[in-house]
Amino acid sequence: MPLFPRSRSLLLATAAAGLAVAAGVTVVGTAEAASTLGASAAQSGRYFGAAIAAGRLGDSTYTGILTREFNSVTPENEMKWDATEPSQGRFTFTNGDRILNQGLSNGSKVRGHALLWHAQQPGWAQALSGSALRSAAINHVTQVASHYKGKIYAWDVVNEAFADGGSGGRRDSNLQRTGNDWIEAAFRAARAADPNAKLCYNDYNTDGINAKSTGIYTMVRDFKSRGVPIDCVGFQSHLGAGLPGDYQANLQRFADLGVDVQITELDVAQGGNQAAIYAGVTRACMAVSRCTGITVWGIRDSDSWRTGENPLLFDNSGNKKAAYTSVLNALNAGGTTSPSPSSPSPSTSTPPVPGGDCTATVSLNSWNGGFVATVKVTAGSAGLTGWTTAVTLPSGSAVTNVWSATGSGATGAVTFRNVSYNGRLAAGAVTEFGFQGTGAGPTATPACAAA
Ligand code: 9MR
Repeated sequence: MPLFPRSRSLLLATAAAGLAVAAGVTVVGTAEAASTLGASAAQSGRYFGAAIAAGRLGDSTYTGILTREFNSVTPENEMKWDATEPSQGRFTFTNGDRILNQGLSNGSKVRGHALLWHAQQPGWAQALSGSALRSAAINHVTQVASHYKGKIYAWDVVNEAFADGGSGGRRDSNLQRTGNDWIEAAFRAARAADPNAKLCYNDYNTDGINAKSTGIYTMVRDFKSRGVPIDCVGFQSHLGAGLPGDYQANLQRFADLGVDVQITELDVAQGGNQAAIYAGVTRACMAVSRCTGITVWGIRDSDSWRTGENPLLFDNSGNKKAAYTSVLNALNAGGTTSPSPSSPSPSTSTPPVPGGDCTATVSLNSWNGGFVATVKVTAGSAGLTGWTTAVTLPSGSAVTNVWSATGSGATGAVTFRNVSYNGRLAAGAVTEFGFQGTGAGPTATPACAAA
């Protein structure tokens, strides 16, 4: 795909863009080079982000670079399982919210990282296995994605689930041992909880066409063919001495499956070719129309997890390095874009029943032996001061966990009543609650009435 250097005339770029639009692709090239990473990425509709740490937000050099240069943030650790659910069912979002608010107040996108991962699990989850772990994991996905609903641009729903080496298969972990369908169950639960977030699979050592990236490619192709909700693949890109020659081709083959691709954790060990490798990654993303953005894994070298490797774009004092300039130039050289598809809808959803005090719909995410149901309650034209909804579970199914409502009964006909903070709804207002169960979920539209 040809890129347009800034030195070419605007007329040439504009004429070429017109031709390319007819083919469904826009070639973006503008006359003025932007002077920050975020602004130059935005010229082609992309973002340029950084992983940030809540503990550093009091450092004005750090936040100065952050707010000047970046238009996306990823919490380096603050939204992981150990941080958000330190004991089972007790959620702590303080530091995750700090990252979120830092990003949103700066007009940035926020990438959520990461709902499920074999590492950085709280001790209680590490001690679980089988269906207890599966239920806890799905509940975790549901709760965290629900807390951040509507605010996250893209979630790393599952992180690093494939093995290194030549097998191309899954990594062994407590999550994997709950059944091979754990990844799709997580994606379905995430979609139900936050239908507008892009849902990504994220991994490392996927920097070219190799056994591991091909294993992931095969999974994504399977998910797309079966309607499992997946929107994007993250390529962490923790790089050393070189960049595989097929880095761009690898991104492109995933994009051709119908998912966005993102560079999610870029850092490159300092060496003679650090700047060139950074530029190569940036050019590859710019050349793939569905590569929507790049995130570097930290701001200054001193902020990096790779102690002593100086792998980032700013030195310990916050000065721009040669790698910074090479990235900025590559962004300013322009790239290709295509319109992003509209947000996908939840996996299964019942139609609402019109009229009456309120209506309810249920979205189900099911796996072999269990389900998570998300119920949306919409007030009728008179508004409500309280509500109840009722569902009927198939025989053999049982409710095991309810949130944002109080349940009565666990099997057969089960009713749910609002809790104190979500009973009062103005006309047309919407609230949600959820429940988890064993067996199969309810299939009929729930009844809803004022209470
Ligand atoms: O940068 C993160 C570091 O502060 C943590 O100690 C570490 C714990 O596992 O995780 C680091 O971030 C990782 C990311 O979440 C997933 N991909 C690899 C990253 C570097 O280890």
